[in-house]
Amino acid sequence: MNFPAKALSLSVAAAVLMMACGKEEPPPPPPQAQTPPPAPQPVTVKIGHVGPLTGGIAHFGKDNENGVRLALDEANAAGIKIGGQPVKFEMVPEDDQADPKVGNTVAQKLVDAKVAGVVGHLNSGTSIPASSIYNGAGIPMISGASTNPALTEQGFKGVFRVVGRDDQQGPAIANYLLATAKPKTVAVIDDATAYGEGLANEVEKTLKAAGIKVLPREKGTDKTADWKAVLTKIKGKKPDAVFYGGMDATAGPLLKQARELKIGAVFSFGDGGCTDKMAELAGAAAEGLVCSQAGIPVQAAGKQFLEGYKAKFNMDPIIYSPFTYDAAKLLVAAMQKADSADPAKYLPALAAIDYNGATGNIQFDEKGDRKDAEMTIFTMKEGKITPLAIIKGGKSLTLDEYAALAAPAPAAEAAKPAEAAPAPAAPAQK
Ligand code: ABU
Repeated sequence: MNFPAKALSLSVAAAVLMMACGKEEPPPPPPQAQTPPPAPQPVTVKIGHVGPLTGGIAHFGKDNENGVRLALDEANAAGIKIGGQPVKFEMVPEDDQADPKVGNTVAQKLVDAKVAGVVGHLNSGTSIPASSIYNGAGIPMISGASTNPALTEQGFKGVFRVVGRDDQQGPAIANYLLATAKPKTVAVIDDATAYGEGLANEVEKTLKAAGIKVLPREKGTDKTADWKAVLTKIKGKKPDAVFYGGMDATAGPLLKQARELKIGAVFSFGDGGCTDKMAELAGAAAEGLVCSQAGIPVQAAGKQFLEGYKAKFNMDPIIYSPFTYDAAKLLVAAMQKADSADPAKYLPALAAIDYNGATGNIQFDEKGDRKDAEMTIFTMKEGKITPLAIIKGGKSLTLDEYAALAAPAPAAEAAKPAEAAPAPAAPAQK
């Protein structure tokens, strides 16, 4: 081997040896972008909603459900955290068919599904029995529509309503009748439900206290379609006014058939018969009816709610959806305040809440009733339920006067706690 060839083979051998001894480092890998830690998965908090979604008053139930859906969608968009964890609110809808037995069955279903709170029920006749089931399970419920006083007279700490009561609504509509129609004789009819009969009793009590003759009570059911026998009986007694306690599905045919029988009395209803649907059900006969709502009129609800509802559902709210919207937001606000979705932990925050919602300021009294609930009197004008007077703190206001009063004072708004909702519709009524 000549010298250069020998040198080459030596250097190759040395390189092989060095590599074998691991002395030559491989080139470092290219720098890699760091993968962020996975985002925490939101914790699901279930909120039940119950109302009649089938049957003659399904339009009320759907409206109420829409209110809750809108509220929870807004809460989810806000990216709320509870206990340091992101939360996703999920509505669990149930149909109680306005039937107390079905109401109890679906209430137990919601308890078994471990909902953290319930908005509902709609009918007093379902809310009252179902409230025992929620109370037994320690789950708060807030009704956005049930007005029979018995709901909050049971001593249940977790039962609330965001509308007024029929022992406020009954005197309000009866006193309006007394002041305007000045009747001497009044016929009172009810649909034999907890709501219809209870409200009719309150109206009758007020009329009798004013010395008005009230005819013996006439009754139907929440399914009555043919009122002719009842109306024929009443016609012979020539009442100046008629009050019916029931929902629009039965109030519409009652009014239509009364006019067909040429009964000229003033017809009046409570909140259940106080919807635009009356014009659809009774036609021209609905014009001029008077009716009441145990809360503000839907037209006076907060702008955010009204615009959000229209945008989401492509229709206007009917009557109670601003109240169920607020009820759902109250549950969320109380959970935020308590920093827990555990009913036992957030219930005290709910009971003590001071919240500016779509229906004004909401605080509860010791029974779970809304403090200072408004009452509204309406008439049917050109096919639309039109507010005549909003009774607030003992004063009668027009819709415009109420709206002016409801414009929040900036200083008062700034002083509101962080739990308060966006853009309130009404100032605190203290
Ligand atoms: N407030 C009228 C409809 C609901 C109820 O039964 O109370």
